[in-house]
Amino acid sequence: MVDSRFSILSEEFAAAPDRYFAWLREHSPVHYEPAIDSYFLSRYRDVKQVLTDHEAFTTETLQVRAEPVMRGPVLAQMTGAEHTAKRKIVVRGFTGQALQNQVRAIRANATELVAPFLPRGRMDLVNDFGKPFAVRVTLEVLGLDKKGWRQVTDWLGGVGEFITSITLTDERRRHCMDRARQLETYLVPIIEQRRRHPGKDLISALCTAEFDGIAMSTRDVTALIINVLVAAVEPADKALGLLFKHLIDHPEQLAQVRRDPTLLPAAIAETLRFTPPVQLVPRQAEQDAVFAGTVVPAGATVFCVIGAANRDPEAFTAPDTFDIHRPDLGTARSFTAAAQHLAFGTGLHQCVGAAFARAEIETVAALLLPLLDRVRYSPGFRYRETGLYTRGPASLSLDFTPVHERVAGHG
Ligand code: 2IO
Repeated sequence: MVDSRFSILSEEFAAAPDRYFAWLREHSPVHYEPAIDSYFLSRYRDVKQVLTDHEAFTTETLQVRAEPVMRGPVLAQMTGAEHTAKRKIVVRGFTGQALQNQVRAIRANATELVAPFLPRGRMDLVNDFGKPFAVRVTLEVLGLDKKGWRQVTDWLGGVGEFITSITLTDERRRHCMDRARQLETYLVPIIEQRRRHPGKDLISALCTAEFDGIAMSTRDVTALIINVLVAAVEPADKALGLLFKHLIDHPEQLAQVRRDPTLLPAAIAETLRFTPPVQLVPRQAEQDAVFAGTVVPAGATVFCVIGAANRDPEAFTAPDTFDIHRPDLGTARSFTAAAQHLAFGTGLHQCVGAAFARAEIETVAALLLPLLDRVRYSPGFRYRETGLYTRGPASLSLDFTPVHERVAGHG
């Protein structure tokens, strides 16, 4: 039984949030945390309502939670005609022909990064592969120099920490702001140069695109590039690691995906439902609102607990079971506005990178699965997850048949 003084900020919750999801939904569906004066909603219908009703629950909280490190207003903060026009510009940069080209960059980077590990038969999927992969692909997609990926990783660490921390000391806050300013100083001259001499890359496209007479300023583009960098990097290694963890833990489903790679989108969608890499989505209540008989006062910060909503038995049958064949997920819809799971949020501000995320994880998994023959946890490996806001495996050390041995064996 969970104590009524239970806190989402406690070490117990951080160790295994999913153990508390049922209790939260049933006994504290509007969970107030006095230390941060915020409300946590965990029921599927309440979370869905908050994200859908963008006038009653605004994204104004991003002014303090994101804008300082984004160095400008992000898309998710905008509303009305400005939001519609700029969202179209961004969507165009991550779908259709642009996405086709991005898939080529995804495949090339994955092939290059996995190569040195194949003869060894061991790789940490999160730290050896996922993290450097996500940064390098994103830099390439943006037309930025991949050679600087370690530097960019360091700057992004500060930006990510600022956005995903529930509380920050003054010292950490200064550190994050410092990294964000350095990233801005690196980006602004590049953006100004592309504005003068546009190329075929995404930054040039963002600088020159226009909808209904609305275009992006350099400050908009800077914030958007930092937003794209952190949003494409922070959850990517987590989604990939979680997909492999669930498949390794469910060998019969892994065998099915190996036999029939067209099941991969279902496996990815179920991974996102079961363990969404982005666990919290913040909003601000515009007026008093009542959920499950509890008042959320006007002006309050509300956190949607995506992981708990995605495991609500009112939304999914046997929600605590990982099942790529579940009929109530609707794989085809899972990466669109009609998604049943809430891993990409929902409503007006639903993730603009959902199609990119799907293409990225699907391409990489389809490439890795045949290379990682007999994939399993390395001996002595202990699985551990970290993070409250974004959450995923701290590492995922995998053993597989070394590639030279396999070739010799077959020859
Ligand atoms: C600053 C948490 C990394 C996003 C926000 C507007 C970021 C926005 C998200 C995800 C992942 C981040 N929110 N992506 O939850 O762009």
